[in-house]
Formats: sequence, structure tokens, C-alpha cells
Amino acid sequence: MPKALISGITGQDGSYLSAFLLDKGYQVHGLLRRASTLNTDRIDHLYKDPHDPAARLFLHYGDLTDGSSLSRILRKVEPDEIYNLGAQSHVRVSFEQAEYTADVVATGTLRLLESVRDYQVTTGKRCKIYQAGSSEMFGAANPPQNESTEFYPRSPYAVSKVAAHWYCKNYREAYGMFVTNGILFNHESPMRGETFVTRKITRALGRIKAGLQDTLFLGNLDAKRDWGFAGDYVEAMWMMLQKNKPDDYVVATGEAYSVRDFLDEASGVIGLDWSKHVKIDPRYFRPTEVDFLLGDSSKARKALGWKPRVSFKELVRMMVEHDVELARQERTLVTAGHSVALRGVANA
Ligand code: NAP
Ligand code: F7E
Repeated sequence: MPKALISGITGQDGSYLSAFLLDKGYQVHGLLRRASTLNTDRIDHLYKDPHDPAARLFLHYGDLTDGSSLSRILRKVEPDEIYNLGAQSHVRVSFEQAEYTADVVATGTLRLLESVRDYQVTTGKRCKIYQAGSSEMFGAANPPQNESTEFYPRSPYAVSKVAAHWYCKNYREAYGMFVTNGILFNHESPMRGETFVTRKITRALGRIKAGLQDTLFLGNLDAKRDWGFAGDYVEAMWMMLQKNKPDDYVVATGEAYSVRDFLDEASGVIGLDWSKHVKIDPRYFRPTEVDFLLGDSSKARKALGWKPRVSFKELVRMMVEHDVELARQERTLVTAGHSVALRGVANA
């Protein structure tokens, strides 16, 4: 049974990737950050008690800011494949917590590479590493962007991802390690964190429809993104590690829409006029914005045989329908006298 180790297993991509790998027959191990509350909501449906002989998903306390935990987990798990998805992944927040973002995203990747390097030397075993690179690394570079486009990062998050990308390339060249960089454009789903713009919009629309909210505060509506479905993108990650040689691949749909287009499409699903509810709040502007990302993923399509299955319209509908149902459940709770979590208060 192949074994995979995932950092960031409790995030959006971690949950889709775990489900995908379990389905392929893998034993899946994940790094779990200690928190005062349980943060495993996205993978609870996949988890079985480790005493159950059928259990194939295991969690280990560890952190990308703690190199010794990484080394210990590597020796314990002996993975065939490592997916480095762990990150402080919010671009706006990275301006507020720049040092921390660099520590997790850039130095965290370096810690993982060093741990794997030592592990391979001392045990003689080999493992393949996937690095979660981002279209944010292209930043202000002219679209369409592909593997040959020069990086022009526009946030501490993006700069840290560029550093991680180059660490990975360097370890590939210096030590012959199998390290592949995926450069993934935005990908979304009903599991998307609620402070990213797509989910912020679909959560708010659901709540407006349910009478739980009236106003949605947003920032720049003109930014354009190449939005795909997370479920399609984790398949590309796996495909990259099935190759014989490590490489760099852009993964994208090849279509871009503005935040305004997303609002139009999403509110169309429930027949709402968003202009009556959306207000612009400059707190959501970024000190340096990324205006236009549009990916050219011809290399991945040719070399991996990957292509997206879910269209923009289908993605938006999937997210809106999910969040309309979630808000309906919240409405029931509120009507019964319970309180529901306050959302949208953070500056993100
Ligand atoms: P996400 O939902 O924000 O999940 C991030 C994950 O990283 C969570 O499991 C989080 O744990 C974990 N994490 C945070 N700090 C950590 C630390 N110090 N040590 C270990 N784990 C830590 O992100 P995502 O959307 O799934 O994205 C996955 C990866 O792809 C990230 O590296 C992201 O930067 C990158 N990426 C995402 C996109 C996209 O559009 N989604 C596009 C390109 C690249 P907690 O649950 O405990 O917070
Ligand atoms: O912003 C604009 C905002 O935060 C998209 C991360 O997964 O994808 C993600 O980064 C656009 C930006 O995603 C609000 O200014 C307007 O132009 O959803 P987002 P992102 O910054 O593109 C990349 C590929 C990653 O790697 C990252 O980890 O939407 N926008 N109004 C807003 N954005 C937010 N969050 N909130 C607003 O109110």
C-alpha cells in the first residue's frame, strides 16, 4: 500500500487530496497543528479511529515551523509521496503577518526539504515531494502566464512562495531529490476558507437569502482570476508525482473572470440583485494588488494528460447551492433560539 504524507491536510486541498488518495488505495498521513479547538472539520468524514483495522488515515501532531517534528514524522511514516500543502495561505493576511508567513511558507518548505534530505541519506529510502506553488508568484506579470513567465510577486505570501519554489528547484539540482513544483491558479470549492472572495460571496448570498445578513462588504471587484475546482486540481498534484522525473507545471483552466463576474454568476443562481447588498470597504484592498491572472496549462495537459472537468458556471452553482443549504440550516438554529458563528469580521 503506497503511503502519502500531507502537510496542510486540514485545509481545502488537503481534504480533497486525502479523499482522492484514499480512493486510490493509499495509506494517508497528515500533519496536524495543535489548536485549542479541533480543526479537522474538513476531513472528519474520512477519519476512522486508529484502533479500527480498516483505518487508513492517520494524523500526527507537527508544524512546518518545527523542523524536529517533521524529521520525527518522516522516520515514523516512511512515506513514498509527500504533498507540502501547509501554508498561511491568505494573501491579505500576509501583509499583516509577513514574518510568520515567510516562516511557514518559505522557511517551512526549507525545513521539510532538509528533513527529507537527512531522512534519505540516513535510511537510504527515497520519496517524492510535491510543492504547492501558486499563480500569485506571477503577480504583476502579463497574462497569460506559464512555466516560462518571469515571477513578479506582489505580497509577502507570494514572495515566500517564490522562495519555496526556488528552494525546491535547488534541492532537485543539488541533491538529485524528486521535488516537483505545481504552480496552481486559484481553485475553489464548498470547502474553501470563508475569507477567500468566492466563498465569502457564496456564504453571504446564502445568508442574505435566508434573512440572516443584509450587507456584504468587499474590496476590489475588478481583479480577474482563473478560477477552477479544487477537486480537479488535486488530481493534477498526484499526476505530477507519478512521472519518472520531477518538473514544474502550471495548472489552470485558461479562463479568467473578475470578482464582479463571480458576483453576477453567483447571484444569478438564486435570482438576487447583488448591487442592493454589496458595499465597498477599503479595508479589503491590498497594498499591492494582483490585477489579472490567466493560466496557460498546455504543458500539464500534454505531459500529464490533465484537464479540468468542472466549468466556471458549474463551480459557482456548486458553491452557491452548498451555501444556501448551510444558511437554511443556520436559519433553523437561529429560529430555535441558538446563536450561529459570526462570520466576516476579520479583515480578509
Ligand atoms: P488552506 O485551506 O488555507 O489550508 C492551509 C493548510 O495549511 C491548513 O491545513 C492549515 O492548518 C495548514 N497550515 C497552516 N500553517 C501551518 C503550519 N505552520 N504548519 C503546518 N500546517 C500549517 O489552503 P488551500 O487552499 O488548501 O491551499 C493548499 C496549498 O496550496 C497552500 O500551500 C496554498 O498556499 C497553496 N495554493 C492554494 C491555491 C488555491 O487557490 N487554493 C492556489 C495555489 C496554491 P490549519 O487547518 O490548522 O489552519
Ligand atoms: O482574492 C479580491 C482580492 O483572497 C481574490 C489564495 O488561495 O489564490 C488565493 O489568493 C481577489 C483579489 O484569493 C475581497 O483583492 C475583493 O484580487 O480570494 P482571494 P487570492 O488573493 O487570489 C492564490 C492562487 C493563492 O495561492 C492563495 O493562497 O479578490 N477581493 N474583495 C477580495 N478578496 C478577499 N479575500 N476578500 C474580499 O473582501
